[in-house]
Amino acid sequence: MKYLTIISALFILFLSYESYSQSIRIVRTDVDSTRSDFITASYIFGFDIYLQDVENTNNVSFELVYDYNDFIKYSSYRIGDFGSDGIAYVIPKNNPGAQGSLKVGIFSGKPLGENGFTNPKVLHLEFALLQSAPDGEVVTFTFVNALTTAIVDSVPASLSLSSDPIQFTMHGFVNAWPGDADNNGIVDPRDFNQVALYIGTGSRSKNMRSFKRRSPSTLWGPQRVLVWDNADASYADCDGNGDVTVSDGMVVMMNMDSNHTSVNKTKNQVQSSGLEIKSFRTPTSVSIPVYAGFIRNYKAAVGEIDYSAIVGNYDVLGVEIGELFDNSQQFILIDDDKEGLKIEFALGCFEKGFDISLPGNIAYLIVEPKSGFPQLPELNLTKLKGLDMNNRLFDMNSSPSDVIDESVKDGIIITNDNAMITLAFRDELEFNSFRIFNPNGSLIRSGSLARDINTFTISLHNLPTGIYYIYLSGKDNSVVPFTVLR
Ligand SMILES: [Ca+2]
Ligand SMILES: [Ca+2]
Repeated sequence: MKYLTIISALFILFLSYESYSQSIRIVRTDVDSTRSDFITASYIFGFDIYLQDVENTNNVSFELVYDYNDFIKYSSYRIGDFGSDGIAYVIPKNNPGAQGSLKVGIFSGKPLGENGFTNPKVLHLEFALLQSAPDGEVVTFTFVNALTTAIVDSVPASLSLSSDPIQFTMHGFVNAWPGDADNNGIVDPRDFNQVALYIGTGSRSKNMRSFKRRSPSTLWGPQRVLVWDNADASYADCDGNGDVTVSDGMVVMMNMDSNHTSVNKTKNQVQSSGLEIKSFRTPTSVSIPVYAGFIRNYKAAVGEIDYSAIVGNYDVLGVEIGELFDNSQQFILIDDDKEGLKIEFALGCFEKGFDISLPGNIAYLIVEPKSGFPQLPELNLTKLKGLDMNNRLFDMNSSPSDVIDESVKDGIIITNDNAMITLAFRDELEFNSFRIFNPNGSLIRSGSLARDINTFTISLHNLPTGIYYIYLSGKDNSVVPFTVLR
Protein backbone atom coordinates (compact mmCIF):
# COMPACT_ATOMS: atom_id res chain seq x y z
CA MET A 1 0.00 0.00 0.00
CA LYS A 2 2.84 2.29 0.89
CA TYR A 3 4.53 1.63 -2.48
CA LEU A 4 1.24 2.15 -4.26
CA THR A 5 0.90 5.57 -2.60
CA ILE A 6 4.41 6.52 -3.71
CA ILE A 7 3.72 5.35 -7.24
CA SER A 8 0.43 7.28 -7.29
CA ALA A 9 2.19 10.37 -6.01
CA LEU A 10 4.87 10.04 -8.69
CA PHE A 11 2.19 9.59 -11.29
CA ILE A 12 0.38 12.74 -10.18
CA LEU A 13 3.69 14.62 -10.11
CA PHE A 14 4.42 13.40 -13.62
CA LEU A 15 0.97 14.46 -14.81
CA SER A 16 1.29 17.90 -13.26
CA TYR A 17 4.76 18.29 -14.75
CA GLU A 18 3.39 17.31 -18.15
CA SER A 19 0.46 19.68 -17.97
CA TYR A 20 2.76 22.57 -17.04
CA SER A 21 5.47 21.72 -19.55
CA GLN A 22 5.43 25.12 -21.21
CA SER A 23 7.42 25.29 -24.37
CA ILE A 24 8.46 27.45 -27.29
CA ARG A 25 8.29 26.17 -30.86
CA ILE A 26 8.44 27.30 -34.46
CA VAL A 27 6.38 26.83 -37.63
CA ARG A 28 8.00 27.44 -41.02
CA THR A 29 6.14 30.00 -43.11
CA ASP A 30 8.01 30.10 -46.44
CA VAL A 31 7.32 26.49 -47.43
CA ASP A 32 4.74 23.82 -46.66
CA SER A 33 5.33 21.25 -43.94
CA THR A 34 6.67 18.62 -46.36
CA ARG A 35 9.62 20.90 -47.09
CA SER A 36 10.20 22.38 -43.66
CA ASP A 37 13.34 20.36 -42.96
CA PHE A 38 15.56 22.13 -45.48
CA ILE A 39 16.50 25.64 -46.55
CA THR A 40 17.75 26.70 -49.97
CA ALA A 41 20.71 28.90 -50.84
CA SER A 42 19.89 32.38 -52.17
CA TYR A 43 16.37 32.19 -50.70
CA ILE A 44 14.75 33.82 -47.67
CA PHE A 45 13.40 31.40 -45.09
CA GLY A 46 11.24 32.29 -42.12
CA PHE A 47 9.25 30.93 -39.23
CA ASP A 48 6.69 31.96 -36.66
CA ILE A 49 7.51 31.44 -32.98
CA TYR A 50 4.71 30.18 -30.74
CA LEU A 51 4.38 29.59 -27.01
CA GLN A 52 2.76 26.30 -26.07
CA ASP A 53 0.73 25.52 -22.91
CA VAL A 54 1.16 29.07 -21.68
CA GLU A 55 -1.92 30.92 -20.42
CA ASN A 56 -2.38 34.57 -19.68
CA THR A 57 1.10 35.75 -20.60
CA ASN A 58 2.32 39.21 -21.43
CA ASN A 59 5.94 38.65 -22.43
CA VAL A 60 8.63 36.27 -23.54
CA SER A 61 12.39 36.52 -23.77
CA PHE A 62 14.99 34.21 -25.23
CA GLU A 63 18.20 33.97 -27.13
CA LEU A 64 18.10 32.10 -30.43
CA VAL A 65 21.52 30.65 -31.29
CA TYR A 66 22.49 29.12 -34.63
CA ASP A 67 25.60 27.73 -36.26
CA TYR A 68 26.85 28.31 -39.84
CA ASN A 69 26.64 32.01 -39.05
CA ASP A 70 28.82 32.80 -42.10
CA PHE A 71 26.07 31.57 -44.42
CA ILE A 72 22.91 32.57 -42.57
CA LYS A 73 21.99 36.23 -42.37
CA TYR A 74 19.26 37.53 -40.11
CA SER A 75 16.93 39.68 -42.19
CA SER A 76 13.90 41.01 -40.31
CA TYR A 77 11.21 40.41 -37.68
CA ARG A 78 7.48 41.02 -37.36
CA ILE A 79 5.64 41.12 -34.07
CA GLY A 80 2.92 38.47 -33.70
CA ASP A 81 -0.30 38.32 -31.65
CA PHE A 82 0.77 41.10 -29.27
CA GLY A 83 -0.12 43.39 -32.14
CA SER A 84 0.41 47.14 -32.42
CA ASP A 85 0.59 47.60 -28.64
CA GLY A 86 3.40 45.08 -28.44
CA ILE A 87 7.06 45.92 -28.34
CA ALA A 88 9.84 43.66 -29.59
CA TYR A 89 13.58 43.96 -29.18
CA VAL A 90 15.56 41.80 -31.57
CA ILE A 91 19.29 42.27 -31.23
CA PRO A 92 21.43 40.30 -33.66
CA LYS A 93 24.95 39.34 -32.74
CA ASN A 94 27.15 38.48 -35.64
CA ASN A 95 30.61 37.15 -34.90
CA PRO A 96 32.25 35.94 -38.12
CA GLY A 97 33.34 32.34 -37.79
CA ALA A 98 31.38 31.88 -34.56
CA GLN A 99 27.75 31.16 -33.77
CA GLY A 100 25.11 33.69 -34.68
CA SER A 101 22.47 34.72 -32.22
CA LEU A 102 19.44 36.90 -31.75
CA LYS A 103 18.65 38.27 -28.31
CA VAL A 104 14.90 38.76 -28.15
CA GLY A 105 12.45 40.35 -25.73
CA ILE A 106 8.78 40.79 -26.61
CA PHE A 107 6.17 42.52 -24.46
CA SER A 108 2.43 42.84 -24.92
CA GLY A 109 2.46 46.31 -23.39
CA LYS A 110 -0.25 45.32 -20.89
CA PRO A 111 0.04 44.54 -17.16
CA LEU A 112 0.26 40.86 -16.29
CA GLY A 113 -3.14 39.26 -15.83
CA GLU A 114 -4.97 41.87 -17.85
CA ASN A 115 -6.24 40.37 -21.10
CA GLY A 116 -3.23 38.09 -21.23
CA PHE A 117 -2.48 35.90 -24.23
CA THR A 118 -2.84 32.14 -24.36
CA ASN A 119 -0.43 30.18 -26.58
CA PRO A 120 0.36 33.26 -28.63
CA LYS A 121 2.34 33.53 -31.82
CA VAL A 122 4.89 35.95 -30.49
CA LEU A 123 7.24 36.71 -33.37
CA HIS A 124 8.03 36.08 -37.02
CA LEU A 125 11.69 35.92 -38.06
CA GLU A 126 13.26 35.91 -41.50
CA PHE A 127 16.74 34.90 -42.56
CA ALA A 128 18.57 34.53 -45.86
CA LEU A 129 20.74 31.57 -46.77
CA LEU A 130 23.69 32.81 -48.81
CA GLN A 131 24.64 31.36 -52.20
CA SER A 132 27.88 30.01 -50.76
CA ALA A 133 26.05 27.73 -48.27
CA PRO A 134 27.56 24.23 -48.21
CA ASP A 135 25.10 21.73 -49.67
CA GLY A 136 23.93 18.95 -47.38
CA GLU A 137 25.25 20.43 -44.11
CA VAL A 138 22.77 20.74 -41.24
CA VAL A 139 22.26 23.99 -39.38
CA THR A 140 20.82 23.93 -35.84
CA PHE A 141 18.82 26.70 -34.17
CA THR A 142 18.58 26.47 -30.38
CA PHE A 143 16.50 28.49 -27.91
CA VAL A 144 18.57 29.49 -24.85
CA ASN A 145 17.17 30.85 -21.58
CA ALA A 146 13.63 31.11 -22.90
CA LEU A 147 11.41 32.60 -20.19
CA THR A 148 7.86 33.83 -20.04
CA THR A 149 5.71 35.43 -17.37
CA ALA A 150 2.19 34.16 -16.87
CA ILE A 151 -0.56 33.79 -14.29
CA VAL A 152 -0.47 30.25 -12.94
CA ASP A 153 -3.15 29.32 -10.36
CA SER A 154 -3.91 33.04 -9.90
CA VAL A 155 -0.26 33.73 -9.03
CA PRO A 156 2.19 35.55 -11.32
CA ALA A 157 5.02 33.21 -12.19
CA SER A 158 8.18 33.26 -14.25
CA LEU A 159 8.30 30.11 -16.30
CA SER A 160 11.11 28.38 -18.14
CA LEU A 161 10.16 27.34 -21.65
CA SER A 162 11.40 24.02 -22.93
CA SER A 163 12.28 23.59 -26.60
CA ASP A 164 13.74 21.17 -29.06
CA PRO A 165 16.68 22.10 -31.28
CA ILE A 166 15.51 23.01 -34.79
CA GLN A 167 17.48 21.59 -37.67
CA PHE A 168 17.51 22.45 -41.35
CA THR A 169 19.55 20.78 -44.08
CA MET A 170 21.08 23.36 -46.38
CA HIS A 171 20.48 23.03 -50.12
CA GLY A 172 23.37 24.73 -51.88
CA PHE A 173 24.97 24.74 -55.32
CA VAL A 174 26.44 21.43 -56.48
CA ASN A 175 28.09 20.13 -59.61
CA ALA A 176 25.87 18.04 -61.86
CA TRP A 177 27.42 16.11 -64.74
CA PRO A 178 25.04 15.95 -67.71
CA GLY A 179 23.87 12.37 -68.07
CA ASP A 180 24.96 11.10 -64.66
CA ALA A 181 21.37 11.27 -63.47
CA ASP A 182 22.00 9.36 -60.25
CA ASN A 183 25.28 11.17 -59.54
CA ASN A 184 27.26 8.03 -58.91
CA GLY A 185 30.21 9.01 -61.09
CA ILE A 186 29.45 7.06 -64.28
CA VAL A 187 26.89 7.32 -67.05
CA ASP A 188 25.31 3.94 -67.64
CA PRO A 189 21.83 2.48 -68.26
CA ARG A 190 20.93 2.95 -64.60
CA ASP A 191 20.79 6.66 -65.29
CA PHE A 192 17.80 6.06 -67.58
CA ASN A 193 16.01 4.50 -64.65
CA GLN A 194 16.77 7.58 -62.64
CA VAL A 195 15.40 9.88 -65.35
CA ALA A 196 12.32 7.65 -65.63
CA LEU A 197 11.85 7.88 -61.86
CA TYR A 198 11.70 11.68 -61.88
CA ILE A 199 10.00 12.36 -65.24
CA GLY A 200 7.45 15.13 -64.76
CA THR A 201 9.37 16.66 -61.85
CA GLY A 202 10.13 20.34 -62.27
CA SER A 203 8.17 23.44 -63.13
CA ARG A 204 4.97 21.37 -63.49
CA SER A 205 5.27 19.92 -59.98
CA LYS A 206 3.12 21.53 -57.36
CA ASN A 207 4.78 22.85 -54.21
CA MET A 208 8.27 22.20 -55.48
CA ARG A 209 11.04 24.48 -56.56
CA SER A 210 13.25 23.42 -59.43
CA PHE A 211 16.06 25.48 -60.88
CA LYS A 212 17.34 25.98 -64.39
CA ARG A 213 21.07 26.06 -64.81
CA ARG A 214 22.50 29.39 -65.83
CA SER A 215 24.40 28.16 -68.90
CA PRO A 216 23.06 24.67 -69.49
CA SER A 217 25.08 22.39 -71.72
CA THR A 218 25.02 18.71 -72.50
CA LEU A 219 28.79 18.59 -72.95
CA TRP A 220 30.53 16.36 -70.44
CA GLY A 221 31.73 18.54 -67.61
CA PRO A 222 30.64 19.78 -64.18
CA GLN A 223 27.74 22.22 -64.17
CA ARG A 224 26.69 24.35 -61.24
CA VAL A 225 23.12 23.74 -60.21
CA LEU A 226 21.17 24.84 -57.18
CA VAL A 227 19.76 21.76 -55.47
CA TRP A 228 16.02 21.41 -56.05
CA ASP A 229 13.48 20.85 -53.32
CA ASN A 230 13.60 17.25 -54.44
CA ALA A 231 17.39 17.01 -54.23
CA ASP A 232 17.85 13.80 -56.27
CA ALA A 233 15.87 15.23 -59.18
CA SER A 234 18.47 18.02 -59.56
CA TYR A 235 20.81 15.48 -61.17
CA ALA A 236 18.11 13.80 -63.27
CA ASP A 237 17.60 17.09 -65.10
CA CYS A 238 20.49 16.19 -67.38
CA ASP A 239 20.06 19.10 -69.81
CA GLY A 240 19.60 21.67 -67.05
CA ASN A 241 16.33 23.21 -68.25
CA GLY A 242 14.60 22.94 -64.88
CA ASP A 243 12.36 19.99 -65.82
CA VAL A 244 12.96 16.26 -65.94
CA THR A 245 11.65 15.14 -69.33
CA VAL A 246 12.33 12.38 -71.83
CA SER A 247 14.94 14.66 -73.43
CA ASP A 248 17.10 14.13 -70.38
CA GLY A 249 17.25 10.49 -71.43
CA MET A 250 18.91 11.63 -74.67
CA VAL A 251 21.64 13.30 -72.63
CA VAL A 252 22.28 10.01 -70.85
CA MET A 253 22.69 8.48 -74.31
CA MET A 254 25.05 11.27 -75.43
CA ASN A 255 27.42 10.82 -72.52
CA MET A 256 27.10 7.06 -72.10
CA ASP A 257 30.17 5.51 -70.42
CA SER A 258 31.64 8.88 -69.40
CA ASN A 259 32.80 9.06 -65.82
CA HIS A 260 33.98 11.54 -63.22
CA THR A 261 35.33 11.30 -59.71
CA SER A 262 33.75 14.36 -58.13
CA VAL A 263 30.76 12.52 -56.74
CA ASN A 264 28.94 14.47 -54.10
CA LYS A 265 26.78 11.61 -53.03
CA THR A 266 27.19 7.92 -53.69
CA LYS A 267 24.32 5.61 -54.33
CA ASN A 268 24.26 2.00 -53.28
CA GLN A 269 22.32 1.01 -56.31
CA VAL A 270 22.14 -2.52 -57.55
CA GLN A 271 23.04 -2.84 -61.21
CA SER A 272 19.85 -3.60 -63.04
CA SER A 273 19.93 -6.01 -65.93
CA GLY A 274 17.99 -3.64 -68.15
CA LEU A 275 15.09 -1.31 -68.31
CA GLU A 276 11.65 -2.75 -68.06
CA ILE A 277 9.94 -2.49 -71.45
CA LYS A 278 6.27 -2.21 -70.78
CA SER A 279 3.55 -3.42 -73.09
CA PHE A 280 0.37 -1.38 -73.25
CA ARG A 281 -1.50 -3.58 -75.71
CA THR A 282 -4.87 -5.07 -74.85
CA PRO A 283 -6.96 -7.53 -76.89
CA THR A 284 -8.90 -4.60 -78.36
CA SER A 285 -6.18 -1.96 -78.60
CA VAL A 286 -4.99 -0.50 -81.88
CA SER A 287 -1.33 0.23 -82.66
CA ILE A 288 -0.71 3.35 -84.71
CA PRO A 289 2.75 3.34 -86.29
CA VAL A 290 5.04 6.28 -85.63
CA TYR A 291 7.09 6.80 -88.74
CA ALA A 292 10.56 8.29 -89.03
CA GLY A 293 12.19 9.05 -92.35
CA PHE A 294 15.86 8.44 -92.90
CA ILE A 295 18.33 11.31 -93.10
CA ARG A 296 21.45 9.89 -91.45
CA ASN A 297 22.33 6.98 -89.20
CA TYR A 298 21.06 7.29 -85.66
CA LYS A 299 20.93 5.32 -82.42
CA ALA A 300 18.18 7.05 -80.45
CA ALA A 301 15.27 9.38 -81.03
CA VAL A 302 13.03 11.70 -79.08
CA GLY A 303 9.59 12.94 -80.12
CA GLU A 304 6.24 14.26 -79.06
CA ILE A 305 2.80 13.13 -80.26
CA ASP A 306 -0.11 15.53 -80.04
CA TYR A 307 -3.15 13.28 -79.64
CA SER A 308 -5.72 15.97 -78.91
CA ALA A 309 -7.48 15.24 -82.23
CA ILE A 310 -8.28 11.63 -81.33
CA VAL A 311 -9.31 11.80 -77.66
CA GLY A 312 -12.97 11.82 -78.64
CA ASN A 313 -12.66 8.36 -80.15
CA TYR A 314 -9.70 6.78 -78.37
CA ASP A 315 -8.08 6.38 -74.99
CA VAL A 316 -4.32 6.67 -75.27
CA LEU A 317 -2.62 3.79 -73.45
CA GLY A 318 1.06 4.43 -74.16
CA VAL A 319 3.93 4.27 -76.60
CA GLU A 320 5.81 1.09 -77.47
CA ILE A 321 9.18 0.86 -79.11
CA GLY A 322 9.16 -0.07 -82.82
CA GLU A 323 10.89 -2.93 -84.57
CA LEU A 324 13.65 -0.67 -85.89
CA PHE A 325 15.04 -0.82 -82.36
CA ASP A 326 14.59 -4.54 -82.06
CA ASN A 327 17.37 -5.35 -79.63
CA SER A 328 17.65 -6.60 -76.07
CA GLN A 329 19.40 -3.36 -75.10
CA GLN A 330 16.51 -1.16 -76.18
CA PHE A 331 15.02 1.44 -73.89
CA ILE A 332 12.05 3.80 -73.97
CA LEU A 333 11.05 6.66 -71.69
CA ILE A 334 7.50 8.00 -71.79
CA ASP A 335 5.96 11.14 -70.35
CA ASP A 336 2.20 11.27 -70.82
CA ASP A 337 0.98 14.75 -70.11
CA LYS A 338 -2.72 13.94 -69.99
CA GLU A 339 -3.79 17.53 -69.42
CA GLY A 340 -1.79 18.81 -72.36
CA LEU A 341 -3.03 15.95 -74.56
CA LYS A 342 0.40 14.98 -75.73
CA ILE A 343 2.81 12.19 -75.05
CA GLU A 344 6.59 12.46 -75.23
CA PHE A 345 8.96 9.60 -75.74
CA ALA A 346 12.68 8.92 -75.99
CA LEU A 347 13.89 5.60 -77.27
CA GLY A 348 17.06 3.99 -78.41
CA CYS A 349 19.50 1.21 -77.85
CA PHE A 350 22.44 0.97 -75.45
CA GLU A 351 24.45 -1.49 -77.47
CA LYS A 352 27.74 -0.10 -78.73
CA GLY A 353 27.75 0.38 -82.50
CA PHE A 354 23.99 -0.05 -82.86
CA ASP A 355 22.59 2.23 -85.51
CA ILE A 356 19.57 2.59 -87.74
CA SER A 357 20.04 3.39 -91.40
CA LEU A 358 16.48 2.94 -92.68
CA PRO A 359 13.20 4.75 -92.62
CA GLY A 360 10.48 2.96 -90.75
CA ASN A 361 8.37 2.76 -87.65
CA ILE A 362 10.32 3.75 -84.60
CA ALA A 363 7.39 3.38 -82.24
CA TYR A 364 3.69 2.66 -81.92
CA LEU A 365 1.08 4.74 -80.18
CA ILE A 366 -1.22 2.25 -78.49
CA VAL A 367 -4.82 3.40 -78.32
CA GLU A 368 -8.07 1.83 -77.26
CA PRO A 369 -11.23 2.69 -79.24
CA LYS A 370 -13.89 4.07 -76.93
CA SER A 371 -16.57 2.32 -78.95
CA GLY A 372 -16.71 0.39 -82.19
CA PHE A 373 -13.83 0.89 -84.55
CA PRO A 374 -13.45 4.52 -85.50
CA GLN A 375 -11.35 5.50 -88.47
CA LEU A 376 -7.66 5.22 -87.71
CA PRO A 377 -6.37 8.73 -87.14
CA GLU A 378 -3.30 10.38 -88.55
CA LEU A 379 -0.86 11.27 -85.82
CA ASN A 380 0.46 14.71 -85.29
CA LEU A 381 4.07 14.00 -84.49
CA THR A 382 6.19 17.01 -83.69
CA LYS A 383 9.71 17.70 -82.55
CA LEU A 384 11.05 14.37 -83.73
CA LYS A 385 14.82 14.37 -83.33
CA GLY A 386 17.40 11.69 -83.84
CA LEU A 387 20.67 11.25 -82.00
CA ASP A 388 23.36 10.53 -84.58
CA MET A 389 26.51 8.47 -84.13
CA ASN A 390 28.45 11.63 -83.15
CA ASN A 391 25.94 12.32 -80.37
CA ARG A 392 24.40 15.25 -82.19
CA LEU A 393 20.65 15.75 -82.25
CA PHE A 394 19.14 16.41 -85.66
CA ASP A 395 15.62 17.03 -86.94
CA MET A 396 13.99 13.96 -88.44
CA ASN A 397 11.16 13.72 -90.92
CA SER A 398 8.13 12.50 -89.11
CA SER A 399 5.55 11.87 -91.80
CA PRO A 400 5.74 10.16 -95.16
CA SER A 401 4.64 13.31 -96.97
CA ASP A 402 7.60 15.14 -95.48
CA VAL A 403 9.88 12.55 -96.99
CA ILE A 404 8.37 12.95 -100.43
CA ASP A 405 8.82 16.67 -100.22
CA GLU A 406 12.38 16.48 -98.96
CA SER A 407 14.23 13.63 -100.55
CA VAL A 408 12.30 12.91 -103.70
CA LYS A 409 12.02 16.55 -104.63
CA ASP A 410 10.75 16.88 -108.17
CA GLY A 411 12.87 14.08 -109.53
CA ILE A 412 10.55 11.10 -109.09
CA ILE A 413 6.96 10.65 -110.08
CA ILE A 414 5.10 8.01 -108.11
CA THR A 415 2.06 6.17 -109.39
CA ASN A 416 0.37 3.76 -107.04
CA ASP A 417 -2.88 2.00 -107.91
CA ASN A 418 -2.67 -0.41 -104.98
CA ALA A 419 -1.73 -3.29 -107.31
CA MET A 420 1.41 -1.81 -108.83
CA ILE A 421 3.68 1.05 -107.94
CA THR A 422 5.62 2.82 -110.65
CA LEU A 423 8.47 5.20 -110.07
CA ALA A 424 9.62 7.39 -112.93
CA PHE A 425 12.95 9.17 -112.50
CA ARG A 426 14.36 12.16 -114.23
CA ASP A 427 17.35 11.39 -116.41
CA GLU A 428 19.88 13.11 -114.16
CA LEU A 429 19.04 10.83 -111.22
CA GLU A 430 21.15 7.68 -110.94
CA PHE A 431 20.12 4.72 -108.81
CA ASN A 432 21.67 1.28 -109.03
CA SER A 433 19.79 -0.66 -106.35
CA PHE A 434 16.55 -0.72 -104.41
CA ARG A 435 15.38 -2.17 -101.11
CA ILE A 436 11.78 -2.35 -99.89
CA PHE A 437 10.95 -2.37 -96.20
CA ASN A 438 7.66 -3.37 -94.70
CA PRO A 439 5.83 -1.39 -91.97
CA ASN A 440 7.87 -3.21 -89.33
CA GLY A 441 11.15 -2.12 -90.87
CA SER A 442 12.03 -5.56 -92.23
CA LEU A 443 13.60 -5.90 -95.64
CA ILE A 444 11.14 -7.73 -97.90
CA ARG A 445 12.60 -7.20 -101.37
CA SER A 446 15.78 -5.93 -102.93
CA GLY A 447 17.42 -5.84 -106.33
CA SER A 448 19.63 -3.92 -108.70
CA LEU A 449 18.62 -1.36 -111.29
CA ALA A 450 20.13 -0.97 -114.74
CA ARG A 451 22.27 2.14 -115.05
CA ASP A 452 20.15 3.87 -117.65
CA ILE A 453 16.77 2.93 -116.22
CA ASN A 454 14.32 5.73 -115.58
CA THR A 455 11.13 3.82 -114.81
CA PHE A 456 10.67 1.07 -112.28
CA THR A 457 7.53 -0.93 -111.50
CA ILE A 458 6.87 -3.25 -108.56
CA SER A 459 3.88 -5.50 -108.02
CA LEU A 460 2.14 -4.91 -104.72
CA HIS A 461 0.44 -8.27 -104.90
CA ASN A 462 0.32 -10.08 -101.53
CA LEU A 463 1.46 -7.07 -99.55
CA PRO A 464 -0.83 -6.41 -96.57
CA THR A 465 -2.08 -2.97 -95.59
CA GLY A 466 0.55 -0.59 -94.28
CA ILE A 467 3.12 2.03 -95.07
CA TYR A 468 6.12 0.68 -97.01
CA TYR A 469 9.35 2.30 -98.04
CA ILE A 470 11.50 1.95 -101.11
CA TYR A 471 15.08 2.91 -100.43
CA LEU A 472 16.87 3.79 -103.65
CA SER A 473 20.64 4.11 -103.65
CA GLY A 474 23.40 4.82 -106.10
CA LYS A 475 24.92 8.12 -107.09
CA ASP A 476 21.73 9.58 -105.56
CA ASN A 477 19.80 8.34 -102.57
CA SER A 478 16.06 8.62 -102.07
CA VAL A 479 13.41 7.20 -99.85
CA VAL A 480 9.93 6.75 -101.26
CA PRO A 481 7.13 5.77 -98.93
CA PHE A 482 3.96 4.26 -100.30
CA THR A 483 0.76 2.97 -98.81
CA VAL A 484 -0.94 -0.34 -99.54
CA LEU A 485 -4.63 -0.59 -98.71
CA ARG A 486 -6.46 -3.92 -98.79
CA1 LIG B 1 25.19 7.33 -63.06
CA1 LIG C 1 15.62 18.57 -68.41
